[in-house]
Amino acid sequence: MTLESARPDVPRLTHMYRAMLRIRAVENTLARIFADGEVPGFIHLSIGQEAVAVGVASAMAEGDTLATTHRGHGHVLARGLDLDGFFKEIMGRAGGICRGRGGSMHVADMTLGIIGANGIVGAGIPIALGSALALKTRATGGIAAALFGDGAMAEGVLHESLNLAALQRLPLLFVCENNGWSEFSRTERQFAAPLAKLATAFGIVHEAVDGNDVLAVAAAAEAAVAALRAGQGPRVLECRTHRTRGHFEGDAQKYRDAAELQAGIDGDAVLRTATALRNAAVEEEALTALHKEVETEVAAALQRARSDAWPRFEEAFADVYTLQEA
Ligand SMILES: Cc1ncc(C[n+]2csc(CCOP(=O)(O)OP(=O)(O)O)c2C)c(N)n1
Ligand SMILES: [Mg+2]
Repeated sequence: MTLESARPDVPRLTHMYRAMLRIRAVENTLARIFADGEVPGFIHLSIGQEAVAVGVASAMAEGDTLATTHRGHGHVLARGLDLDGFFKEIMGRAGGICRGRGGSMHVADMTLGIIGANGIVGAGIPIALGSALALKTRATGGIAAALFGDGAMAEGVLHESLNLAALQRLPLLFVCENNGWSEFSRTERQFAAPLAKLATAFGIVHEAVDGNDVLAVAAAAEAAVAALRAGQGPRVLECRTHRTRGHFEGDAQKYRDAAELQAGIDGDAVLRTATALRNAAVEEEALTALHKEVETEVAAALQRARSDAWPRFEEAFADVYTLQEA
């Protein structure tokens, strides 16, 4: 199933398009307010990669868990994180989903099974592995998803986690968002083998998809999740995608050539989805209305975050374990 070949289920594709647009609008807003100095800390935007977030989320259900990376805004929003709690968290406000203590790279919401973003490359993978073990042990029928970038391919913790997941036949979906870059280095300079071979070494089924095609990602993720729920052991889903922005906001991207940047813009996941909807006879006015609706929702959430209180200084040590002097 691909965007260009399939006759899409229009309501479903419209729903996915809206979810992608919403992530895009949130991150465009973040780019702007970060440049204006309104965001404490660092942010890594996933603009260009929204189809992975929405495609994978569409295959997940209540009770499933997800661990993500430093570039995880799209993943948590696609899993249903509250937009107000999200904005307030990124802006360090008291009403943030983690009370403003985590910020962009530490967003979590246990009530939704979002077991954390993570600033350490590859570090979300063993957390998802533990979650998959818990889900299997408790026989809940749930699955865990570990989102990671191509940079994690070179991390030993991925190799160890593949091994344990295979040995224990865990319901763990390894999702690699392969955008071809790990900071300022190409994937080939980081890892000596393709991910497919690494997965095969552990006897794990690997599938690669066009990560800018939300229908292709969704179809592959659904098939993989069905296999996980049937107890067939872990799967690896590699989504080839494109990071439109720099590694972090403020990165001038001198290491990328203009042709590559242009190719990313031409194959943009959101634009391709809009084209598929137009080809399926969705009216231009309907698409414009969707854009407006999303922009209004995001602008309102930003305003509420701006007027939210800062955390109180006295609370800085709450929930922090300390050793008591004898
Ligand atoms: C263990 C570890 N090593 C290095 C870094 C510095 N670092 C932060 S992001 C990043 C690149 C990650 O690339 P990738 O996993 O492909 O994710 P992407 O940024 O492309 O989404 C690196 C090396 C880190 N955070 N953690
Ligand atoms: Mg990468």
